[in-house]
Amino acid sequence: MASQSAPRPTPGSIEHFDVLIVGAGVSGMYGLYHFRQMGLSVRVYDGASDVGGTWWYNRYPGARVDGPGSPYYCYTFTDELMKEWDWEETQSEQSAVLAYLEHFADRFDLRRDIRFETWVKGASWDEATQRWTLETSTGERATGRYLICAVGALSTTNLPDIPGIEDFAGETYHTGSWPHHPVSFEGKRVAVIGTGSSGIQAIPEIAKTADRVYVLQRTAQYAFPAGNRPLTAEDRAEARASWETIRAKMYAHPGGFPADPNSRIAMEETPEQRDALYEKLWQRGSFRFFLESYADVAVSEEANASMANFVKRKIREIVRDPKTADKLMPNHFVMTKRPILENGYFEAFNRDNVTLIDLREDPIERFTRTGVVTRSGEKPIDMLVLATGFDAISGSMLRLDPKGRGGVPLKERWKERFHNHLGLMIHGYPNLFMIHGPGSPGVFYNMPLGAERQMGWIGDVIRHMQTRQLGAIEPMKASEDAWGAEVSALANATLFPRTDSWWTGANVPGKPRYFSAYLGGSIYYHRLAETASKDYPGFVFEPDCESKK
Ligand code: NA7
Repeated sequence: MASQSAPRPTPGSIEHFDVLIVGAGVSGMYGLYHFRQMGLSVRVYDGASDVGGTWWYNRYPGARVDGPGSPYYCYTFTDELMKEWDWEETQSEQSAVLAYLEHFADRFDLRRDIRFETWVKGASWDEATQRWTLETSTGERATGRYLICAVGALSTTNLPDIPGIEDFAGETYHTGSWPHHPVSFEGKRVAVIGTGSSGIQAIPEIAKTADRVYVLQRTAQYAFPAGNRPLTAEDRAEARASWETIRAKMYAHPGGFPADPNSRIAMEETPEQRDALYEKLWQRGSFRFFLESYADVAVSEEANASMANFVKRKIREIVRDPKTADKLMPNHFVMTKRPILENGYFEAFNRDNVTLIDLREDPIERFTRTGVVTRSGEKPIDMLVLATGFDAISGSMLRLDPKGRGGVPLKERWKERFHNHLGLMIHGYPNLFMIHGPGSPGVFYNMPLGAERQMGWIGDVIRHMQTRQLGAIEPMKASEDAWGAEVSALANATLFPRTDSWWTGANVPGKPRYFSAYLGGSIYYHRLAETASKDYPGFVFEPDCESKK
């Protein structure tokens, strides 16, 4: 596929574009389509050898889309994609999501403007020309008036710092950068570190053929039945027939889901009513558990306990060994870590070849060439699977580390907090836009739809600037402060900041600790529209340097 990508320039040359995009995942691909439609010249860079971003990298066994599921984890800008693409299951596996994205690339001939296998190593703003310059791993360079960072909210892997880990001589894989060659677990002793979405999806699959699986659990998790099922011809016909209504619902819903906003209050119902509802939703599975249960679970401790206790009872019912079930009991507020859907995770602990190690009582001391040593002794292993997550939301922006006005690196600007306005722009970094970055609904929103809506806003900014001969836009410092206060006020009204999670940055040592996603749901998009309709209050513009000459 990479052969279809943008041809390489002659060595040492520099190319010039209207828009530069870093990342050819769900967001960057849509950005390319959108800005191209506006008549702009666009170049996209990606380190991978083809499109897909997250879906190109996360090939671990059991990887599936959750959230809105298929077919609603999708682009909505054209009816054609909905009409011509047949999803097989409600929670399609990674290869099917990737196939959809490849189809999008083929359908709109995207690859000719994407340079694959090219890491962007540096990005710097030039005040005189009002342009960004990108330096890449292949030595080629490009400038652009606008820089779109579609770098992924969950793409910079988090690797644990455990003594001796580099000495382990067996196979080692991180779920977020899974190899493209087939990985066999047949007859192997496998240690899995991490029980977030990735670990919980992978463990039952690995256990099917491995000789032994050691699940090294730092935090016990709530997980809900995925309820994955094949989509029938009738399902597909119905989704297509009511697509207009469904799309309107997605736009109106706080998370971009095809559902009505939840209004039931748990504490207004009896315990029996609550349990009956939880049971019904548990049997059906999917994110509907959150969408169709109660609106106050993330804000009321009592409501939260009602759901948490229900799930704990379910875990005890499924897991036969009471000691193992004890270790699997979560002790944080339910939903305050990223909700997880599972396909046989708790059942896996009923297999003879799966051993749960609770790291809180039996911590990892070190790795050797042939095994992992916990306080209780050494476990010989052939393979280590790191399902240890990501430096989420802000990590990939910091890895890119653009240099803004005065050459200030973002790492310096974001030392204490990920300052930004509207989750899109940063003071001191003109014409740079983030997709799904800190301060945006990002990871709390249906990602393809969120990308479309943010890219749409950026396109409007560009049009506004073009028609007025403006060369640079950036938010005022005061707007950033006000936006940051709003992000924190919304979060602090919920239980979310009271749990350690990747949402709060707690999973990465040294990372600023605060809840950085915008929890206002669809209010966010009203705020974006309002800002555009009022000609961008809170931002300052500079005239185009060309028009000053
Ligand atoms: P997560 O949700 O961040 O999970 C990572 C897991 O790894 C989690 O259980 C962590 O425990 C654990 N972890 C991380 N570092 C360590 C160390 N040093 N020692 C032991 N355990 C550790 O990442 P995922 O990839 O599962 O999910 C991200 C996805 O969420 C994303 O791809 C979307 O699909 C949804 P902790 O809970 O921090 O104690």
